[in-house]
Amino acid sequence: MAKYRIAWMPGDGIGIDVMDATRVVLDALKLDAEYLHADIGWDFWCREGDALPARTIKILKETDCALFGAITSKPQTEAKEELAPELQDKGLQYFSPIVRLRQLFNLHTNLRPCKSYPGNPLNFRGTEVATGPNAREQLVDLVVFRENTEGMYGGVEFFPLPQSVYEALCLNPKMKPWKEKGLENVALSTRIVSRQGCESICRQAFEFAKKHGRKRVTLVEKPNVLRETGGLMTRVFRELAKSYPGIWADEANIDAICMWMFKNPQDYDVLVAENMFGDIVSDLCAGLVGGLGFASAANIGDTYAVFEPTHGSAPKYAGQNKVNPIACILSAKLMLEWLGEQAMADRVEAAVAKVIRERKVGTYDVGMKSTTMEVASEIARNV
Ligand code: GGG
Repeated sequence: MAKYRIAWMPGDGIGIDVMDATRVVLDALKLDAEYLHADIGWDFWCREGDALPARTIKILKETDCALFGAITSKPQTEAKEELAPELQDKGLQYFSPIVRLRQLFNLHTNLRPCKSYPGNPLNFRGTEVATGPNAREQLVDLVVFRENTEGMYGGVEFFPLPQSVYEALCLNPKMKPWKEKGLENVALSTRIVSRQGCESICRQAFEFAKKHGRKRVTLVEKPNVLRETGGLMTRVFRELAKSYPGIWADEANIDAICMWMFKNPQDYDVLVAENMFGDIVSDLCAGLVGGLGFASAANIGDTYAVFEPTHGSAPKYAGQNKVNPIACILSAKLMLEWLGEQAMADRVEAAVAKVIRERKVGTYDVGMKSTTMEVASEIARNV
């Protein structure tokens, strides 16, 4: 029997291309694993009315962890229109399978490392010298800890609002303008956070900083406007910071940090944020280290984890063997670390860094013409 059982979820669109490429690297490493294919994504919504079928959940429950490519998600109206004709009138609702996965398996922590590898032509070159001949590569090496199950992406949303919710809300005098607009014209997405959720994500950010000798942990919030949810997160962060005296704990508003990161990204180290703010700031960080083609992610729970490139399914490039596989390969590196295979993880990262530095191969996003598979094969050759 293999040492590891890994759920293999390519999803749809370019998810399939980058997962095929990643497999070449894992096979070169000779990871002692059995890969179990699991269905997820748009095709299963259209054909079966469920983007995360029960059989997939069963496979996940029987494996150590999962590697996931990408899926297409569309708003409710389009989702319903694309359902197979025989499913159209069954009152099915589309739910993001990613959000469902995170909630079903309590994958409370989203870890997004953003590191620039020297030689990547897309590395951030600074705002002051960006256009001149002296434009210098500014190397960024930061990690975002994003709370993954609560907040704005917690899935508590209504349209139309149930009468009872609407009436309860309308007891609040601040709801007057909304009451006048009428129940049928109001949609609601909530931002609910718990002390436990805030504590868990902040503690993990501090623990990571302590373990890896990182000097600074920055909370990304907006407590001056989001007084209750942002306020709770900020109080928890400040309280926890007292237990980590060697680490500089500071706070930034989400809007301000987007500007500061763009000016001085090398100043930041570990960032911690609620679900939506973490999503926003980590895409910004990805932009500083070469874009989504280089951005890996881990969704980590207490006993299970799902690893995925940050990018989506980019349907226009699907099946063309064209997109950058590095984000997915670096996600596999995070998986190896989580499994305790640090030496293999280090080999993958070193091979990725070498291939980027040498620039013998590279996909269209870095201005080259290699295919997805050519890049993966070169990385595989170097592991
Ligand atoms: N690998 C990440 C991915 O596939 N992202 C697509 C996405 O964010 N879809 C929105 C959603 O389903 O929540």
